[in-house]
Amino acid sequence: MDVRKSASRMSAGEKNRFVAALIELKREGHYDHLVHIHHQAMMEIRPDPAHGGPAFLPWHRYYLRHLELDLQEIDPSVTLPYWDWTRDRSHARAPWTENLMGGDGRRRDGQVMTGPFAYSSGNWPITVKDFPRQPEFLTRFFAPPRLLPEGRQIRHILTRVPYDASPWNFGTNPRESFRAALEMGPHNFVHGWVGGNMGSAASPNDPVFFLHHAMIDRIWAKWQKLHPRERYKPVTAGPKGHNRTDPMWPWRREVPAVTPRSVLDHHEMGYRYDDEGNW
Ligand SMILES: [Cu+2]
Repeated sequence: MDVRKSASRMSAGEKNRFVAALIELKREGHYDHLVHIHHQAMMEIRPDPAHGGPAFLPWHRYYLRHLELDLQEIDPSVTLPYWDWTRDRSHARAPWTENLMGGDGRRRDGQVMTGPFAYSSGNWPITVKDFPRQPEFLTRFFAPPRLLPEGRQIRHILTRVPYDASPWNFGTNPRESFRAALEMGPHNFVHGWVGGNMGSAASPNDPVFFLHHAMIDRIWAKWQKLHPRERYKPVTAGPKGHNRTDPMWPWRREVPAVTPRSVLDHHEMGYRYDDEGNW
C-alpha cells in the first residue's frame, strides 16, 4: 500500500525523488497531457465532469491516482505528498522549499524564481495556456499566511452531512453539503491563495496543485471514515457524469468503469494517508 506523507514529513531523498519523477513526466509530455485534461474539463466539457458537482471529489481522486501511478512508472518508490495548509502556513517552509515546490513568485510578474520549477531551471515550461501570449514561466502570488484555512474550519466542515444535496451543482447550499462546503470553501480558497497558474483552469501547471488536492482528498477520506453510513449521492438525480455509477469523463472507456462508486474506497485503490491511525 502506498503511503502519502505530509510534505513536512518527507525526507530529503523522498523530496528529490518526487521532484525528479515530476520533471521526467513533464519531459515525456505525459504531465502536460494531464494538465490539458483538467483544462478541458473546466473549459470545454459540459457539464463540467470535475467541478461544481458531486463528482468533484471522486474525479480528482482518480486524477491524482493517475498521476501517482505515472510517477511510479518512472520511480516505484514515489508517492504523492500532501500540503497540510492548516499546519504548514509559512511562505518559507514545506512545501515551498528549494528542494520541493520552490517559493512565491516575484512581485513584478509572479515568476517563480526558486526551486526545481523556476523557469531558469529549464525543467518547467508552461505549455498548456489559459490565454494567448501567456508567459512560459510558472507564476505564483501568495496571499498572507494567516488567510489559509484553519484546522477548526476543517473540523467544522468534517461534521457536515450529507455528502451532497440538490440541485447537485454550483447552486448547492454549502450548509447542506459536505462536498459543496469543501469545494467552494477551502478548496477554491487555497487555489486563489497560491495565485498565478493555480488560479486558472490549467491549475495543474503548478505541481503544488497535486499537493493541495491530496490534502482535499485526505479530508474527504477522513469524512468517509467519520460518517460510514453517509453514502455517495446522488444515484440518478445529478448532472451527467456525477451520479454514483456514471462513467466519468475522460475515462469513460476504461474497463472496469471509472465511476464515483469505483473510487469510494481509497485503500482499494492502493494508497493511504500517513496519519490515518489518528483519525
Ligand atoms: Cu480541479
